[in-house]
Amino acid sequence: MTVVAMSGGVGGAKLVSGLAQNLAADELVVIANTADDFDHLGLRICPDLDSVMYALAGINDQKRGWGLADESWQAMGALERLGGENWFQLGDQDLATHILRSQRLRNGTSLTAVTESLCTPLGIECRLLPMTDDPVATRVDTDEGELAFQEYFVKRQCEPAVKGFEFAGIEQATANSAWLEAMRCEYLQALIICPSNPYVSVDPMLNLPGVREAIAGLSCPVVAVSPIIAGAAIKGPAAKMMRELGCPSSALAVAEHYKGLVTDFVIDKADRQLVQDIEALGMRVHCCDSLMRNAEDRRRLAAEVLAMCDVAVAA
Ligand code: FO1
Repeated sequence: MTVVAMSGGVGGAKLVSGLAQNLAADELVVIANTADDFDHLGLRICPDLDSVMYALAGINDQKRGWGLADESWQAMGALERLGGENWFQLGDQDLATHILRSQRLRNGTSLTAVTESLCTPLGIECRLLPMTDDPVATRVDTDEGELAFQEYFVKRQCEPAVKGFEFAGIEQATANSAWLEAMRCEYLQALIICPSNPYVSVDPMLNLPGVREAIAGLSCPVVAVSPIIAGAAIKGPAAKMMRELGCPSSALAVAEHYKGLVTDFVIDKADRQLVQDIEALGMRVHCCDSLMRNAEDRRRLAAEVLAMCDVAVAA
């Protein structure tokens, strides 16, 4: 039996850690968005892969949402003293991840193999795969011109109004072969789209050549969990982006975004008045407490999502 989960960073990583609590390691394959990745200070940074990796290892900073718990920032302080760029904060322990990843990539190792080599010592037993080993970079079209994703997201704190997105390199990129293989597996029981930003975290994964077709061919449930609750994003700029793109920031608009792709859609009970409208899009709707405040919430929501797909979970 296999469950495939597609995730961005913070919100997605929470559900992924709940799924890992409910499934045996060989039952879970996690795909992370890599279109946020960039080169900074000579290092390759993969924010979503790392958010998921640290969450699976139980060493993520839960309050900040990214990076490691119990982090120190000595290297950043020293960098600043020397006049280096400090708008993108890299913690002392986190730096070890980027240094090793960059070294291994430079030696010709694929991002898939590098990720595995970082996960194993952290005790992560399920498979965590980058969506592709090829470079894909989100470019944000804003009212102030085009910005690289981290420049928009971190340096400019999502302040410029968004007009659209481009995923540079996506047409030439090849979706991770182990992901496509997992989707062809006769024992695939569910494909879960985690509560991640539909535009900048999930769309890059969906837009890789062959992915939408592979999902359309699945006979198992394809479930998306709304990252929008009562019109607001749990974390991050999804709601602001939706408004700037001219669609209401609601779970209904997220469901419309996934129309024709998903069979099941999970919304919070605060949005239960949207059930009929979402069902009219041709999907089953599940209403539950979808806010993940702590480990128990993450385990419970993941168990509910798996139960919707008739996946038996570990007791
Ligand atoms: N997000 C911030 O808002 N500020 C930062 O300085 C920052 C540093 C950072 C370092 C490593 C890493 O893996 C993630 C980091 N993030 C930071 C988060 C990240 O850039 C975004 O949350 C994602 O790209 C959006 O999914």
